[in-house]
Amino acid sequence: MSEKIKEFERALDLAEKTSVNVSPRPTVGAVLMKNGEVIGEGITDRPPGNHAEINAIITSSRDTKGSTLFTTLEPCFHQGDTKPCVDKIIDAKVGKVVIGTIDPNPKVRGKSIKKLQNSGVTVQYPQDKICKARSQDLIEPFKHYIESGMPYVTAKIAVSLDGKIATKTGDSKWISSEQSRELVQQMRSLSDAVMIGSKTLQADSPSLSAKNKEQQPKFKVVLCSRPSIPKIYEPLISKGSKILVFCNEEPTDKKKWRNTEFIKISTKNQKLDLIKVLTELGKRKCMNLLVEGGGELLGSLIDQNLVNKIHMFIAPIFIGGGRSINSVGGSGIKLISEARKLSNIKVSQIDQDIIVSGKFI
Ligand code: AOF
Ligand code: ZN
Repeated sequence: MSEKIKEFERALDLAEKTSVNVSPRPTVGAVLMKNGEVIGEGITDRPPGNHAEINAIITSSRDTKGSTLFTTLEPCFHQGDTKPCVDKIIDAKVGKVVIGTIDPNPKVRGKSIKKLQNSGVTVQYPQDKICKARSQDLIEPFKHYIESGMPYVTAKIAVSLDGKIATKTGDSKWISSEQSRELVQQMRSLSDAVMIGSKTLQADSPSLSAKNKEQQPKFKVVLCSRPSIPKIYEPLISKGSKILVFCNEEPTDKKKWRNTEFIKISTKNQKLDLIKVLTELGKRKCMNLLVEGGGELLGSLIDQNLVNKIHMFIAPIFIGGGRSINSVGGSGIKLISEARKLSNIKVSQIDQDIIVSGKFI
């Protein structure tokens, strides 16, 4: 393995291993090297903190003149919460910058690369295809969010081996193992919002909270055409999260719902218009949305091609029964040739459960 790949992988590892949600920023990893030695490294802070490259420069143990910066994303060009990284890199007299991928933000998109080159800084890209792919993976939710104005949607489902999420009486506690459920709590910590349908809220009374009290999802989102019973929403009340209810008719007694905002949305085919729901979430700076069911909501999202990634937790149990609840509802398809396909499939095991993860093509 060449030195350059090793240093670039170090920048990727830094960004991939973080357990901090820096949304709506993308997580970036940066490593600064001089004379074969790592002299500084950094990752993106939560807004309004520093960007990764700045953290690498300010932690540098040596004069940065003539050093090489490995960064998973093109440095920023614009003045946002922080000064443009591109200027700080030029001021620090860095000699070479190796960039994993271009920033899709229209305010940047290649502009910093040109500015670096015009200032005499050498710009290179990692030769290794895997390094490039990992850099692109890191910004996938950010790219989707910046290009569509909607959050990147990750769905999580806990199913029995026969594809059910509850029995015919609605009982679902618990299908997946305790360890799987802990993993889901970590996913919530890395999400800006967690969303469910009103039937799931009624049947399961979930809290949708994360275990880490410091890192709760900003929003707990429920889709309900006509919300009418405040008590059902009480399990969702917690510090650090606001409840958003997307509805077609707002309740008249809104004050009875604590810490809740109602957002009126029009319907499409008698269901809340999901593109409008996602656009409203995008406006509230939600970049990562975790959908936790139920089957109808998930089915509608899949029918409309609105799910980006899925994690199926498959438990080694059979529920059976024609009237037990299917993991995915909606309209579905007529022909197998129309089936929605996944790529980047990963299969892992946690306790007794098998997790199948993939991205919708
Ligand atoms: C970098 N390094 O670590 C990240 C970058 O609102 P601001 O000022 O935080 O700017 C956010 C934008 O900066 C974001 O939309 C993306 O284009 C870029 N992210 N850039 O140089 C970083 N996270
Ligand atoms: Zn920056």
